[in-house]
Amino acid sequence: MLNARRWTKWPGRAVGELNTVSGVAGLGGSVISLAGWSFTTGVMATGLTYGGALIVLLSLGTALVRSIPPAIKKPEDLVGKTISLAEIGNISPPVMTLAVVGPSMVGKTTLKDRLSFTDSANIRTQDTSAYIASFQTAPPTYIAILDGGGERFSHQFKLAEQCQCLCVVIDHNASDSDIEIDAQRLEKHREFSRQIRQYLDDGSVARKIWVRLLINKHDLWGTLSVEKQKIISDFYTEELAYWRQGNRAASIEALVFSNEDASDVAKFVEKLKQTATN
Ligand SMILES: Nc1nc2c(ncn2[C@@H]2O[C@H](COP(=O)(O)OP(=O)(O)OP(=O)(O)O)[C@@H](O)[C@H]2O)c(=O)[nH]1
Ligand SMILES: [Mg+2]
Repeated sequence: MLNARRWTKWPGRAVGELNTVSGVAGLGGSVISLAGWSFTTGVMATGLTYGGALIVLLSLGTALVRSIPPAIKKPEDLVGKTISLAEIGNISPPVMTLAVVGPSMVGKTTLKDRLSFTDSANIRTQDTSAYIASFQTAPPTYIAILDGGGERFSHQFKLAEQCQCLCVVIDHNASDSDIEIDAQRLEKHREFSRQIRQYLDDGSVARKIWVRLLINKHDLWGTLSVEKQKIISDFYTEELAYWRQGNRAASIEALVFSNEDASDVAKFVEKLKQTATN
């Protein structure tokens, strides 16, 4: 309880807490007190009055305790752990945040696994979370990798909003083995990216350090004929142009990528290290 906490946030948190749950309990207590004053007499009235006052005091106390700011955590104590998005704000010194967004099956969790040397079960991600990893730089640097299920765009928006570096993952096909270009899949990416951009612009979200469009599954679509590969490169060149309109990040690039290619992953890790040390 006496760990390092952001105590300056306590009053604001307490007001919020009082306005909600315990505020309602406090109101209940006041009603009982009032009933004690107004409708009854003698011992019962005294009991109701004190009882009501006690409920108000208890709920005030509960609100004050509940609103104590959470303990501040050191990044080194969280390495290898998965935390909620809300907990990122309790890390001091703050860590760099990378969100990996995109529709379902595009390879977001696989990328998170590659960057963190972990191995998630190959299942659809349901909720949002942040994985804390460290880089062996001098001094060590830390990163929170934000991942969420691609089926819920609302989760993806939240991740895109909260991060400093944004990675938009794109593929040619939802499959992990089909090399052919699925036109409907490209259309899905077009719509997804359009909505993310709109969300970032409408919410006046802070400018990102960088945005990277990762054109994933190159191990598959890279085996297509030159003409077919041009469909992909035309697609991401157009998307890149849309992303570069406005003032969304200091740098916006597209990167041909495969989670199955160790050198692609190593280059991406280098980019992250560079950002974390600057
Ligand atoms: N061939 C190939 N398969 C990949 C690549 N990246 C991911 N996959 C496969 O694509 C499938 C889906 O990957 P996930 O990482 O679970 O996809 P996701 O984007 O996290 O999906 P949701 O959690 O549903 O949003 C898995 O079978 C991965 O092995 C890649 O670069 N190449
Ligand atoms: Mg996933």
